[in-house]
Amino acid sequence: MAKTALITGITGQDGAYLAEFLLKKGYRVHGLKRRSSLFNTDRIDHLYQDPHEPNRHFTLHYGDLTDATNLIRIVQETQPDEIYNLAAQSHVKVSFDTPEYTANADGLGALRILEAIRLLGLGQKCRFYQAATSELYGLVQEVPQHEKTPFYPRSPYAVAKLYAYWITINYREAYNLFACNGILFNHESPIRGETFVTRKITRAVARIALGLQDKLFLGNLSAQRDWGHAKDYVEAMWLMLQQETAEDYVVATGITTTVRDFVKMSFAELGIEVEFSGKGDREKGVIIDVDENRLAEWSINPSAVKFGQTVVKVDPAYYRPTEVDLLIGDATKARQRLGWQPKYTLNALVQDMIQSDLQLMRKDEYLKAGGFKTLNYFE
Ligand code: NDP
Ligand code: GDR
Repeated sequence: MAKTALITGITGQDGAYLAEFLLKKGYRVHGLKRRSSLFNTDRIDHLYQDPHEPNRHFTLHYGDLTDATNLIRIVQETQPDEIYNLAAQSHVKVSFDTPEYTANADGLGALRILEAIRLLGLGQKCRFYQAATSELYGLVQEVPQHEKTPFYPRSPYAVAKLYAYWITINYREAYNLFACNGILFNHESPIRGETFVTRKITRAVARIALGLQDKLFLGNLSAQRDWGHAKDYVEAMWLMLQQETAEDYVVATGITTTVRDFVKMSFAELGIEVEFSGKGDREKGVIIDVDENRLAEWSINPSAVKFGQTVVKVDPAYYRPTEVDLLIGDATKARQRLGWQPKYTLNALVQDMIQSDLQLMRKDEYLKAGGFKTLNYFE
């Protein structure tokens, strides 16, 4: 019998990769999507199946984590063997602007699903995965961070996720639910949301190389993150729900990199060397070398990139009221118990993202050549 999974946040980065992964494993996949005034299913359109097909494996349902009755109905209708709660207002900086909504969706949202499982009497059948986060560690207490490192959340997002983390554990202990927290460190991909820093960088680097944009504005260049590839991380989510007992796991690469170095690596991928100078708000990144052979390999006309050109500047508007300076994860438990290993190195991740964004931005190149306006992505 094929298993049935319900994924909240299926239209997001992880939801899309997880849906693809589970469909390949033969699951019937149900996903929760929000009503939007524009289509919001770009990332999963390739998985779409006509609702008139008799033997569908992929079905979307309108819903929202802030609407308990709707969640109960969907869980009842779909009778899932596994629920992956990936939906969230997931942007840390935005959570300072929308703290109450973030608490509602990211904190209480998890409770609403756990309650649905309990009220519908699905506790013995349905396993639950909660998308916990390395943001819980916040202000550095210890490095590398592991399952027993104390938490010190530093944003409304992280505080909301802390509630979700503990309510997942509480329902596991109180009602014997199979409920796990995956404490995932940052993971990125070509379909990462455009306002997260890695994707903001790879899009801008591609646009600068194609002459569509002249510089990129960023916030804290010294923040350090443990960046992995989302494709590797969705496998870990699934593995957690296949174990004999429900436990919480850190998922990370164990390597940390500054935002500044991620910028350098992204430009270097195309053969452009960038050096940073100056301090604080005055720091900037300037092109100090261009490898024309490398540019040619990517079919890029070298005229758009010039020695001495300032391509990165700091805009304090992107600073956060409280920052998380350093994340580096110790995934020993996931390696030993789940047999999980990341397949992508950071270099391979950068290459994947740059390649994809370059291809995407070529569309804008054609539009510009045709006299059409293109959007400027400074967000
Ligand atoms: P995304 O921002 O790409 O996706 C979030 C998803 O949640 C989208 O499908 C979004 O819908 C949906 N969503 C947002 N609010 C609601 C709501 N109120 N009701 C229903 N759906 C909602 O996030 P990621 O895929 O990157 O992350 C997945 C999860 O993992 C999130 O919970 C995130 O906090 C967590 N996480 C992510 C990490 C990462 O590095 N990516 C690391 C650790 C944890 P729509 O498309 O309509 O906006
Ligand atoms: P993060 O990811 O906050 O770690 O949360 P993000 O990519 O937004 O920021 C990473 C670091 O880069 C610094 N930064 C900038 N960030 C953004 N977005 N834009 C900028 O211009 C910029 N300049 C510097 C930030 O200050 C920060 O230090 C992500 C999300 O996916 C969460 O949902 C998830 O829980 C955590 O990762 C783990």
